[in-house]
Amino acid sequence: MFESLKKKFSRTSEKLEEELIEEAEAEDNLQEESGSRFSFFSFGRKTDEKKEEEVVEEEENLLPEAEEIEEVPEAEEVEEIPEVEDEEIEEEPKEEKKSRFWHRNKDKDEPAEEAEDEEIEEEPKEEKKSRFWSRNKDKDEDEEDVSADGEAKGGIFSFVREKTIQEKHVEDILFELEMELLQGDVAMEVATEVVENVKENLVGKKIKRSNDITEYTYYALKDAVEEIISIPGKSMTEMIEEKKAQGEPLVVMFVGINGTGKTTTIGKLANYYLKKGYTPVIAASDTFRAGAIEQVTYHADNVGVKIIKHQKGSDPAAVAYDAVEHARAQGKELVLIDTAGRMQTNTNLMDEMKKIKRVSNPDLVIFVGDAITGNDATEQARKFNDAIDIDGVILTKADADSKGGASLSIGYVIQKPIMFLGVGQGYDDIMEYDPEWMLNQLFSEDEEIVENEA
Ligand SMILES: Nc1nc2c(ncn2[C@@H]2O[C@H](COP(=O)(O)OP(=O)(O)OP(=O)(O)O)[C@@H](O)[C@H]2O)c(=O)[nH]1
Ligand SMILES: [Mg+2]
Repeated sequence: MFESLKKKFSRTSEKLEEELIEEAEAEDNLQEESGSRFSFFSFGRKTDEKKEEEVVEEEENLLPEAEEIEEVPEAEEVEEIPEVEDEEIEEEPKEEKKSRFWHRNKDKDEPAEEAEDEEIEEEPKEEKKSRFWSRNKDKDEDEEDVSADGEAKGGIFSFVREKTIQEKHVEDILFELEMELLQGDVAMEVATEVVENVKENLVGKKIKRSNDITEYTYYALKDAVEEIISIPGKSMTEMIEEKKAQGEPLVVMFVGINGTGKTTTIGKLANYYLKKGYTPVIAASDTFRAGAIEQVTYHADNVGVKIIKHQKGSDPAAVAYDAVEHARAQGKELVLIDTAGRMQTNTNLMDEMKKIKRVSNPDLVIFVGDAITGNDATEQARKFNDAIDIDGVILTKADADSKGGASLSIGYVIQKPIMFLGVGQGYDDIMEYDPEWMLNQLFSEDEEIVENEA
């Protein structure tokens, strides 16, 4: 579900990271040229593995250097040895071996003893590391705090200087994202809003540590999407309870174009609420299409709920009215009104739909859209909302929708919440929509959890 959308966000996140890392590294190289001993940035890469690699690399550089001194033990080179090492050696008994090593090399004429060489080779890794750090610490006083800070944070290293994210670092990548979202059937205003939010979030942020980059890009995207998909609204269950407290049924009317899954969804919801202990009743208000009354009767029978129906071609508003009266008389909690599919361009049928609404006075008008149709579903929702003022959306066939364009856009475009997702053809294949769940679908790294949750 929504695989392609998920990939777009993760690719963008990676690209942003790469770009920002490159920027930071470029600056870092300059520092190297101007005499800085090593790149803090290169130690701040995400994985500990990487840090280990680099530490070992630097360690290797240390040993040959020492050997060189042994071969050509000129006084000049010996003097290059940082004083701090000798000082530290005096303070720390561990460093004694090194101290002997340096002293030995200071003395040209003294022959090297094998035993001492072995000692040097066996020098414990940790000791080398500590020498490495103290060495670098000593080379650049400015870096001392940064290094100490890095160590305190468990190996996450701070930059020598803060780097500020600028628009030029992110705009090309975000433009690509915008194009990809549009191709992925995301509505124009949603694609623009996501990109603007990400930009606003990132530009001006100061990167102190390399890990900031990963965190910033991840949350910039996630927060932007969260803002888009979090449309406030009550759940249908809450509304049933509220109406029940008033001794009234919750009346829900389902609308949409042909074949989006209205009738199937009504069967699923009847089943869902029956299992929750409520008693739904269905109104067969699609009196227009051949076979529609039989189809909805079939679902009502399968699930085990009452259906109110008239003759084919009769007034659909009258059927809905009767169903509401039935529910009131019988103390049933939920009325589900099936209506005929209609194109938003068919004025007569749109007028008929308005009449059903007027007569049955539903608490909720729900637009049922087919997620696979992407932007078309969003545009239909817009038109139906203009015509009849819908209260919520159910997106069907999400199980077969890899793009996710409608799921991301539809609620934002009409500012009405998605209430359920249809996720298959069985009666149990429906789930209450939860923005948190959607965010996890799009931003969780764990493929398995995502699949299971679906
Ligand atoms: N995969 C999948 N198929 C679905 C889902 N919901 C509905 N369908 C299928 O979509 C087809 C159309 O469903 P209907 O319920 O007849 O659609 P409708 O909106 O009532 O159609 P009209 O009454 O003709 O406007 C059926 O084959 C359903 O099984 C879903 O969530 N997932
Ligand atoms: Mg139908």
